[in-house]
Amino acid sequence: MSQQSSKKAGVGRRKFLQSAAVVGGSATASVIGGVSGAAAQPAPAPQAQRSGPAPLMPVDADPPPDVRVLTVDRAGSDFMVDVLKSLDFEYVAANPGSAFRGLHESIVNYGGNKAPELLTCCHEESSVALAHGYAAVEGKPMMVMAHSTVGLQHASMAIYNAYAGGVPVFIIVGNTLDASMRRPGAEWYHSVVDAAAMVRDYTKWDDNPVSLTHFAESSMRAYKFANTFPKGPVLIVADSELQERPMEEGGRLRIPKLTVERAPQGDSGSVAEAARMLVNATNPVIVAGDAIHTQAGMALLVELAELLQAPVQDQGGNFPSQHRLNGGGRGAIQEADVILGLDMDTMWSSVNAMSDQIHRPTRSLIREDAKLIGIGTYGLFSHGNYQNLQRYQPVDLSMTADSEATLPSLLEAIKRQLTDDRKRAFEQRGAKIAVARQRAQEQARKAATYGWDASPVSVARLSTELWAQIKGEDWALAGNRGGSLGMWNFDKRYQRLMGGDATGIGFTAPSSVGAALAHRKHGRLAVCIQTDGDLMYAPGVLWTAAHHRIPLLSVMHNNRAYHQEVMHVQRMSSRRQRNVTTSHIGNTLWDPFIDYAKLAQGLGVYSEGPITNPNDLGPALKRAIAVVKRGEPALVDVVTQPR
Ligand SMILES: Cc1ncc(C[n+]2csc(CCOP(=O)(O)OP(=O)(O)O)c2C)c(N)n1
Repeated sequence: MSQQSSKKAGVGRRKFLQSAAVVGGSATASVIGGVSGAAAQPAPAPQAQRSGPAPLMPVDADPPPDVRVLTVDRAGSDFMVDVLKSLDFEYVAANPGSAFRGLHESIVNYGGNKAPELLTCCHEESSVALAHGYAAVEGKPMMVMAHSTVGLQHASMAIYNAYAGGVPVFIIVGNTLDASMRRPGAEWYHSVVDAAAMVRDYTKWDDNPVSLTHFAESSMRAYKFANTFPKGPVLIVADSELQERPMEEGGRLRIPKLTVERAPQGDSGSVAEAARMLVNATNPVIVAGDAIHTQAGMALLVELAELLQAPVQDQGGNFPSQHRLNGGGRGAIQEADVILGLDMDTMWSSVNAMSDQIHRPTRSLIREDAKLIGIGTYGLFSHGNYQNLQRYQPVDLSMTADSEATLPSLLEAIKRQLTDDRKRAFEQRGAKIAVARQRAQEQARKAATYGWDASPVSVARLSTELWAQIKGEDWALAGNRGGSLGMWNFDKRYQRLMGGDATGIGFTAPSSVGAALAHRKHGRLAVCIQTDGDLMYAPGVLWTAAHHRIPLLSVMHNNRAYHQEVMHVQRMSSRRQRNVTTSHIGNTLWDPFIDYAKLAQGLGVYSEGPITNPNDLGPALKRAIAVVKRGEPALVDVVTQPR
């Protein structure tokens, strides 16, 4: 939006400023409470306590005589909003903070609280993780604002999750660099010389603009870097002076166009060589990490697998889960003579095994003569300090390129080299893989029935009951910690999140809300299998989901523990031949049990549970899904077996 055209949005501004812009006193007047967009929202859930707009707080009719009233026609932050609008942000997630009060005000008044629309978050970690979940569905960044030092400190682990997961997030941090302009007291604690320093090791790029032109250009660059493979979080410091000062650069200000980068493709020589290796292989295997970003890309990967009749070991929603070529397991890796790794920064762990024993012994899983091909962009960007790249794995042919963008030329090259003899051999191979897969599926189906009627509820029962209720819908998995999803039929790319995370716990709850937000405009039924430990880091995000009417079904896999850590302590005790029955100490969430249904209800979310009888689960899920279909979040607390 140009500076000119967005001027209209300032209607009513003077009236507002008369009561709010005071200097030397606290600008407490004219704060308006209320529920954003309430009139346009669906009816509330029966259990949720909805309040109407809060009453207007008293407005000081006349400021005290010794206080100067200053007004600003156009503040720098208005221009910042023009810049952000040009980047097409739908939402900005934030916990409020005065370091970005200028920008906050411009977003809601000058920008009309639309594109971006503010999402009220109760913790900065939730803001960033919510944006992470959104980007993992939409494939583009959401914006986050954080309050200088303290806000960024809260946000930091979620930023690391986005960095490690290769997920774009666009973060703006307020700060007051000019010491002579800092208000005495808190503003000093909340100011910093180099705001981005504390997260620089795990952001892709940052800048600290000193003019509005600088802000505009750096915002474009930041967005471009964030959304170029390998994607990641970026940070721009919006100095409070730059936000609050009147715009001085006037008509000279321009917003540069965003340049969209094309993903790099493998070079033709390497692609032809890879095709030759794959066509001539006896037992090729495809291993896919964070490789596919679109539905069209998924179709290309299916075409590749079917052309070669090769198994696909999918680590992230790249390939239809029930396709007859999905799987192959460790056996396929052990027999493979050619392994094609697509965006596999974790390739080492696919072709080696390590036992968690005292000396952590490792062994190679692959044949001595096996050849490895790697295609991926992760090598294009890395920092040294954080160790998110996993162990170094040598490969025989490596292309620094985007897998999805390279697939069309790889398919063409394979087709050119195919002979009738090879096609016949491929057919026989495919038939064998399908038989092995069917056998594995039958075993998995049988395993899911063990403990079917157990109480606490088995994780397999929880997952199966949920699947039964959603499989006829346009559904998407917005998050999962620990659900057993072997029977689920994932055949759309959006049904799973793109990218990963650093397994910094406290991620699933907020990121699933962000993912559900992205699914909302497509009308998809978003569901999440939510663990108890993860939810308890920052449960306030449930309120954010309720407040902004984000339809999400959270089904609690509530094992009343940080169970993974129970198992770790047990392992230590066994190794040392000591008491294993003490492993719950420090690791369980008992005494008292947490009532998640009540917690959710208190945060305005429809809830069911705690469910201990597995026969109650189906009907509870049905009622909760009805609420979600009305446009509200719902939570079903299921007390489960540990694993
Ligand atoms: C921020 C953070 N703190 C601690 C850990 C260590 N940790 C790994 S798994 C886990 C337990 C998580 O509990 P829950 O989400 O309930 O899952 P469960 O293991 O019980 O299935 C913890 C604390 C971590 N990964 N991240």
